Amino acid sequence: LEKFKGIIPAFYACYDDAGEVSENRTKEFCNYLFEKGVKGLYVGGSSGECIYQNLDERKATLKYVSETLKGKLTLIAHVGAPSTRESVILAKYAEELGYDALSAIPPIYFKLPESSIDKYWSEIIDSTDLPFIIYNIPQTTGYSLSMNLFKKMLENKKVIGVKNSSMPVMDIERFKACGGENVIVFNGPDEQYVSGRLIGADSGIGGTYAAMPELFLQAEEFVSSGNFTDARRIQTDINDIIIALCSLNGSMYSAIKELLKLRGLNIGSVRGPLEEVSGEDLFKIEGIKESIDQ
Ligand code: HMN
Repeated sequence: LEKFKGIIPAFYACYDDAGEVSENRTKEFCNYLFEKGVKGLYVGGSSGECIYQNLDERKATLKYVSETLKGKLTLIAHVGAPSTRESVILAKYAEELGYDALSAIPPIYFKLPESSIDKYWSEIIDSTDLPFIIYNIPQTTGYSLSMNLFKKMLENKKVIGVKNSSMPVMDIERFKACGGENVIVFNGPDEQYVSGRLIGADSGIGGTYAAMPELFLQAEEFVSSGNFTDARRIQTDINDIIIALCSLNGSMYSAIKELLKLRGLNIGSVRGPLEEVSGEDLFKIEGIKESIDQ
């Protein structure tokens, strides 16, 4: 399980200037993150705008990433989709491409009973030989993973962990206490990376890591060497930046993509209904860039 421990950025959707998924830009983004020294990538999750892409686009992204980084970084494919059928298609494709693990949110839109969530995840898991990481993100899916279902899912040895994006850090402690050493708990909320690690997270997957990989890598170094004063200082720097990115007049992902352009990487913009940052707020991103570079 060591290959899943470290800083694992959630990969962003990469578009060309017409808003189509771009092979070149996806591969450039892969190389950019590889050079920064991250451990792996979480491809096609919230940050990958999975909900706004069709099956072919999601497959294309999975393919470009594996073509660039297979064997170099740990690759996790998020395959959650509106129907079980589509999720299974993506899961099988990710296996063919050589991904290291699968992950999925619970079913979206309908409020389904836990039995349906169990069945949904289990059908995805049964469709391949890959390990599986549960994705708990109640603020977007409306479902909060219960201890009961967590325990039940862990009976399947292919389930190796949970990416927990719920806000109470205690949830991380509870999942770790229940799963023990053979289960990986990934910290989800980037604003609580340091506290998540201290209370039991083994690793982290986050939507803002790729905007400032240097800071998360540094925070992880301080946490793992037991230097909590400096870890906390970096967390404060990170949070100031996240709050600044979220206070602009467009979506956070648009702000991050504009920031990446200033950092020398163009992966296009976001897809509607996510809004683009515009006007004066674009200038504010220059200030954010400077605070990362410091
Ligand atoms: C993903 O692509 O699935 C992201 O990693 C999700 C991740 O947990 C993010 N949560 C949400 O978007 C709700 C966080 O990294 C989040 O972007 C960050 O904490 C800033 O608020």
